[in-house]
Amino acid sequence: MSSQPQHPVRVVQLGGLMPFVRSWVAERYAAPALADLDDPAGVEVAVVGGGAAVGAAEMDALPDLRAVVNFGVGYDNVDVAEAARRGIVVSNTPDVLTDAVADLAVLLVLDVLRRASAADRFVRSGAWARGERMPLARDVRGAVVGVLGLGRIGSAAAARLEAFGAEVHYHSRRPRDVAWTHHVSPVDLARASDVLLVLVPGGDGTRHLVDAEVLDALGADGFLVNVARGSVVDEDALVAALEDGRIAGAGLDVFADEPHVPAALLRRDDVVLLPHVGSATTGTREAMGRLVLDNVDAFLERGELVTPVG
Ligand code: NAP
Ligand code: 8YV
Repeated sequence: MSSQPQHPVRVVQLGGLMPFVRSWVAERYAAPALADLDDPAGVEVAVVGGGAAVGAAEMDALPDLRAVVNFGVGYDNVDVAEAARRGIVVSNTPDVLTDAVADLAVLLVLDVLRRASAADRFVRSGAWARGERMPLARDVRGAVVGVLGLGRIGSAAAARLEAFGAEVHYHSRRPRDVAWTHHVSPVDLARASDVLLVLVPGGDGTRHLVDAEVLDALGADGFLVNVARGSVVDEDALVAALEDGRIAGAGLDVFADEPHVPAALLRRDDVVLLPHVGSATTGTREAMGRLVLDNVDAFLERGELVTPVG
C-alpha cells in the first residue's frame, strides 16, 4: 500500500533532516520524503536538512516547487542561482543558532591554545600516572584571534573571545563599524593572527579561501580553527602544513567530505576534531526547527518566507 497521504501533498522532505524535525514536518503538513512521493504535482515546498544538495536535478523532480526551506543558516547546499532562475525562493535559519555556534568556536579556540582534548587523551592513556608531564600550553589572554568572516557568528565569537582577553582582528570583504582591527585579505589577517577562526559561508565564492599561502602566513606558531564549511579550507594543504610543522595545530568542526576525516588528521595529537556539532544543542536545534515551520507556514499561507536568503 502506498504511504502517500490522501489529500494533495504541498510539502516534501529532502535529505538528512533530524528525526524530530522529520516528525514535526510530517505531522504538520503530512509531508513525505521525496523518495516516498508518488506524484510530484502540486508540491510547492521542499524542506531540506543535513546539507543535502538541492540543484537542478532535485528541482526538475518537483516541477511545481516554489520554495526551498533549509534547516541550517549555511545554504551552500542549495543552488540559489538555479532556484532564482526558476522563481523558487530559499530560506535558512539565521540568528537562532548564533550563540551556540559562537560558543563552539570559542571552545575550539580555547582547546587548541590550552590543549584540553590532548590533555584528556594524556590522562586516559596513563601518561600522567606514569609520571610524564604535559607540555605547557598557550594563554588565551593576549592571543590575537583573526576572525575570517565577521558576520553574525563571527561577531558573537569575537565578543566572547574579547572577554577572555584575546585581541580580535578580522577580515570580511567590507570593513565593519567595530573597534576590532580590519585586514584587507585573508593572508594579511593570518599573518597577524595566533589563531585564525574561519566563519565565512561555504560555496564557490569561498572555496579554498584558506590555502597554502594563508596557512604559511599563519605560521609555525599559529592555529587554524574552522567552524564554517570544509570547502573553505584546502584540506590537503592543511594536512601538509601540519605534517611539515608549518602551523602549530588545528580545531575543526567541518570537513571537505563529511563524515570522512582524512586519516592523516585522525593520527595527530595537535588537532581537535568535532563531527559538525556547532549548532548541536537541543534548544538550538528546536529553535531552528521552529523557524523552519514558521517559514513553511508563511509560504503556504501568504507566499512569503520569514527568513529568505539573498
Ligand atoms: P553571516 O552573518 O552571513 O556572516 C558571514 C560573514 O562572512 C559576513 O561578515 C561576510 O562579510 C563574510 N564573507 C562572506 N564572503 C566572504 C569572502 N569571500 N571573504 C571574506 N569574508 C566573507 O553568516 P553567519 O550566520 O555568521 O554564518 C556563517 C557560516 O557559518 C554559515 O554560512 C555556515 O556555513 C557556518 N555555520 C557552521 C555551523 C556548524 O555547525 N559548524 C553552524 C552554523 C553556521 P562580507 O560580505 O563583508 O564579506
Ligand atoms: C547544521 C550548520 O548542523 O546551520 C548551519 O549552517 O552547519 C549547522 O547548524 C546543519 O545545517 C544541519 O543540517
